[in-house]
Amino acid sequence: MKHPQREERGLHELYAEDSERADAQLFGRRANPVSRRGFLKQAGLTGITGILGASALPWAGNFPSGLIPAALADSTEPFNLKAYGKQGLTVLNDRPINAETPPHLLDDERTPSRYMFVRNNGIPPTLESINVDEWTLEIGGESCANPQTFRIAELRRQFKTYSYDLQIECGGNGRAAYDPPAKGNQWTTGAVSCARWTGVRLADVLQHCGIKQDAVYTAYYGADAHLSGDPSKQPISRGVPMAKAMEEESLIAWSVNGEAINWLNGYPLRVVTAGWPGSTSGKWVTRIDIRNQVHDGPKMTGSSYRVPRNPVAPGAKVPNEDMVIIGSMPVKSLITRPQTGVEHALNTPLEIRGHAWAGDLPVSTVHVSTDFGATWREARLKAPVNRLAWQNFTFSARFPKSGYYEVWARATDGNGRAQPMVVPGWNPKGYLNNRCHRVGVFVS
Ligand SMILES: Nc1nc2c(c(=O)[nH]1)N[C@H]1C(S)=C(S)[C@@H](COP(=O)(O)O)O[C@H]1N2
Ligand SMILES: [Mo]
Repeated sequence: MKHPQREERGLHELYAEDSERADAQLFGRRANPVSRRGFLKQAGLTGITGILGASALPWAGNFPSGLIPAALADSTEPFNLKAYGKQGLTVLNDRPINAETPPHLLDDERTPSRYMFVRNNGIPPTLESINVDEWTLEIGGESCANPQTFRIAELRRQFKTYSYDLQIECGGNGRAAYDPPAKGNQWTTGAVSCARWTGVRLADVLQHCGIKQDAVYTAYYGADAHLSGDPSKQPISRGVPMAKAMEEESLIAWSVNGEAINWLNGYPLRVVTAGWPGSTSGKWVTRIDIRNQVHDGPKMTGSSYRVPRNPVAPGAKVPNEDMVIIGSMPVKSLITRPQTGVEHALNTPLEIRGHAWAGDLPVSTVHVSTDFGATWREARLKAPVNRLAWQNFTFSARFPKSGYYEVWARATDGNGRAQPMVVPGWNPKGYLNNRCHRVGVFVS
């Protein structure tokens, strides 16, 4: 049975609310696009227990259609992500679950699991079905000399453990700003995280299993199910070129920030290949292949995670052969303090805080403007904890008189390339929007 394309239909309906969109454009934030009313319309009765995180709805037969359950009426989250250890995220889609993090909840140097965004392409394996002790990772593929299977405990025993702070950003982060709009989750700024991941090096494990001369690419396979329910299909299976896989920071991880990985972020085992589209970091990973060709799994081909080789006009149809796979992500920054719309007292400096990252590259500088880009001053920028970690910046802003201001931040990468102030080159799937982030400040 085929499911309707909920993702696409849902978003077009929900985006009808123009006032919300204007608000989003002004302040870079958005009212929750999945209104409780709209969500319940779609979810139906059977979905309600799921949303509530309740085991059953005993009087389901009496439940008036369209009524918002009181337990949800006061909640800002239409989907009970709290039940899964998440807090304060903006839900973009309920099937599959997709949720982003508001900027102010990304203020921590290391993103706590509860604030880590969720980008699912399919249905995760149920928590009950996951047994950490029994979980196996198979290494194989055409270019693997000695295919082998490991339990997590065996990975820990046989290989050296490493921990790195690693930033993961979805290739579609910022998609909501493209015009004409691109289909898919309408991420604004919150599909990014940076946390301390612990695991073994992908390189060590692959080398142990023998990398043949003709190796080109890796391929991950996860335990999540295709939305259609068809067990012969995977929702996503991607990988990276061998050179990226062999980097010191490319991990097969079982822990984040010293804890087990949140179920929605890939518990009990995931790949982390930071600096590249988040889609290369496979969750619930059960198999990694060493391939003798560029991997051709779902979401590797066609227009998925690809952009036009050369710039195209907005709305253009681009033939697949003119699209190239996205590698290292572009330079970007996010202001995490203050929250947009903040009221600030005149004559006191306002501390601005945020993070900047640049795919495989370091960030060299961050500049801040409080006069709509007329003048820029350099922010204090910390060195990364390690390669592929985001870098914190701080800035002390002063305002000459009362009124409305905007704080704009602009990062420059190690190659001298800076973020654009406006949305960069349109592309069919709405990837790689690295325009500057800005927040509104009312000074009085
Ligand atoms: N097995 C599996 N791995 C996956 C995905 C998925 O749907 N299934 N989504 C990918 C995408 S598109 C992104 S952006 C990241 C998101 O990681 P997170 O949900 O832990 O933040 O996981 C990637 N790994
Ligand atoms: Mo993604």
